[in-house]
Amino acid sequence: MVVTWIKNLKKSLSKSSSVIGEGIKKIIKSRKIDDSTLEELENHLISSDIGIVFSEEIITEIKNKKYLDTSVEAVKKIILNSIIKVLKPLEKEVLIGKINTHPFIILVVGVNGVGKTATVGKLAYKFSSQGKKVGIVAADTFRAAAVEQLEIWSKRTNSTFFSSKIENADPASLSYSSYLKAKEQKIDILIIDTAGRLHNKSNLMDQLTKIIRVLKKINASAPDEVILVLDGNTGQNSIKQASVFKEICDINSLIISKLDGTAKGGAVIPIGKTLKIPIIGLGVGEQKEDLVKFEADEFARALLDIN
Ligand SMILES: Nc1nc2c(ncn2[C@@H]2O[C@H](COP(=O)(O)OP(=O)(O)OP(=O)(O)O)[C@@H](O)[C@H]2O)c(=O)[nH]1
Ligand SMILES: [Mg+2]
Repeated sequence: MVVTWIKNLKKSLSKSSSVIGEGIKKIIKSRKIDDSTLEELENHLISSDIGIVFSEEIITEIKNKKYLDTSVEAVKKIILNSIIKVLKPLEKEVLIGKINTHPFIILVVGVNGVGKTATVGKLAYKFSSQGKKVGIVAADTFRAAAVEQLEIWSKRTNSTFFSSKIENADPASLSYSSYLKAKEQKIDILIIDTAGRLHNKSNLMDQLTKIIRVLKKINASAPDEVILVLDGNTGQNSIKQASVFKEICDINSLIISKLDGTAKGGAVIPIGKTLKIPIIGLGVGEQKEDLVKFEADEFARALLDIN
């Protein structure tokens, strides 16, 4: 199982890793490391989306080693260790079993199109394959298509589906009634999918605030997890999105989606370094299995194409 997700991650990040890894190889190989080589390396790192500040730090680190070992492997190892140092403290697992709230409530938030609904589906699959009883709530009541999309995920993942029969129903009252029903039905984990776009930003934020407020009427510590989904391809913009959401809810985890099929895997580093919010998973495709656990070591190795 472990081997499978590592393979998955490597395959998904193969575009990024070949761009980053090959570039390093080309720059370093058969040249002595001097200032101009380092400048070229720094430019390459910056263009690999790992962030300007971090690229500078890596170059300083290489300089500090006084160019003792100038092989491609040695340079990659320095970069590897620098990435691990940034990302290791951000590893996180959702500890459902250890928390005594029934059901465990997960609220999934993010701007439109980042992959919230797919992430809800992938999480539902992950937990139901662990033998948990999972419920998912279609609190994106703004669009009928969003409700249908989540219903498909509920069938695919064998989870109980909670939705409103009324068009444009109030997402907060739906969340509230779903929470009570889930309690009655002894559901272990209830995952709430939310809207990414409303008429305007303040409507969206008011709606989230209201959902959280009504959940707290049932249990003051709810929701147990607020997961912000970010699209790995949106770079700096992700950081702006996070600060908007942080103003109104206690985001306690990130999932970074769509890391497959693009060369933007490096973007996880500036996101992690700037936001310092724990990362629980990476989205690497559109299927139910395509959520991999976030492990700093494996991620950094996959990114740099190191075995
Ligand atoms: N390749 C790839 N596609 C993804 C991933 N996650 C989501 N998608 C796709 O991205 C598109 C948008 O995903 P949704 O889950 O609908 O995004 P959303 O945030 O719920 O969007 P709204 O409800 O409109 O706010 C869909 O076509 C998904 O299948 C991923 O990790 N990799
Ligand atoms: Mg959605």
